[in-house]
Amino acid sequence: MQKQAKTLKTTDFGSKTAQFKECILPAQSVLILTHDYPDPDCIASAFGISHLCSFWGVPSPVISFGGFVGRAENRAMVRFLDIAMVPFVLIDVKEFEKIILVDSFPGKGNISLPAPVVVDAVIDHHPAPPDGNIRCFQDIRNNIGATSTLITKYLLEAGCPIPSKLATALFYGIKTDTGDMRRDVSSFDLDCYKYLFGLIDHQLLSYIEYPDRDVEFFRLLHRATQSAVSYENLGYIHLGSVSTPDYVAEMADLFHSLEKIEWMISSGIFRNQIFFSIRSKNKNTAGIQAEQLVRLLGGSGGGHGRAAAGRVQILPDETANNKMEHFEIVFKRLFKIEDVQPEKLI
Ligand SMILES: [Mn+2]
Repeated sequence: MQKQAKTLKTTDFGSKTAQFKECILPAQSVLILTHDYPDPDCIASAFGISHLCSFWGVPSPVISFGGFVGRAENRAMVRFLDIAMVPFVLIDVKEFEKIILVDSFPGKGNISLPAPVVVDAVIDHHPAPPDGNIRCFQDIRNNIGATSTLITKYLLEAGCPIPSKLATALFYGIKTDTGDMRRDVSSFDLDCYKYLFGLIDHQLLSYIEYPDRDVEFFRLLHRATQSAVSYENLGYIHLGSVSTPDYVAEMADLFHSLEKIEWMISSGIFRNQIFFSIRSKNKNTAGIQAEQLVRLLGGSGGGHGRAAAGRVQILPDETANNKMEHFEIVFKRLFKIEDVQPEKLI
């Protein structure tokens, strides 16, 4: 049965758009940052804000992120929708008058911006207010399913035309962050999803949703299948070393569809860190569990009710194996399955 979309009373998008404009203009150089290893929602949000800034007369806004785009769908999105992005290592933040952060907030541990650099504006939908320093604008609504929804509202309020490729990006951002309108969704997400559907390039969307995959994907799928175990209704896969942390989230989504599984946890090691993802079908505490996990293990993480993620640092005096053992002990304690024997899932 489809869950009733949450109805929100907040309809202050007009005043928020005006405040945002006042914060940014009359800048001549704008840097738009997403979180590291960007997902479709933050890529689309940055693309939308870049378009809005251009519409307001800012010459050539720059989109940047730490890490890289790993998942095949996301690489196809960037390629087919012509989204220009610059790796953060090539950016000199001093060259920009304004810095805008989308789909994350300062101090969260998943952006590459050094802590002393103050962000001018933040637009996000993750829980918990920011304790980071924000100079002139923030719009953080944890009851909305995707930052792309907020950006769509801003574009509409500003009277800014939404070209087909941008509409396709925003639509895909909303679609993926809400699991196709299945999780953490509000009525605003549904409204924007329907509105954008009329503007998107359906053929390009199809190229993005069904991309060509490299052989590494199938190697990881095999490894995930071999490692999959269940502790009652909690499934767990460990991918070992991965070439991109995106695989951890991707395999979590895929294996979470297994019947009779309520929770799915996946982990993988990338550059001396354990990346993990948590998915839930019916519980609303994935983000809380991720926060507790990193509090106990050291690292950063969080997320939404049904989808969350984090990373745990492997310190110089620790081995990856020891840290993984510790990781497993801690998540079993959190989910109260210490005494449950694992069963092979597949
Ligand atoms: Mn998001």
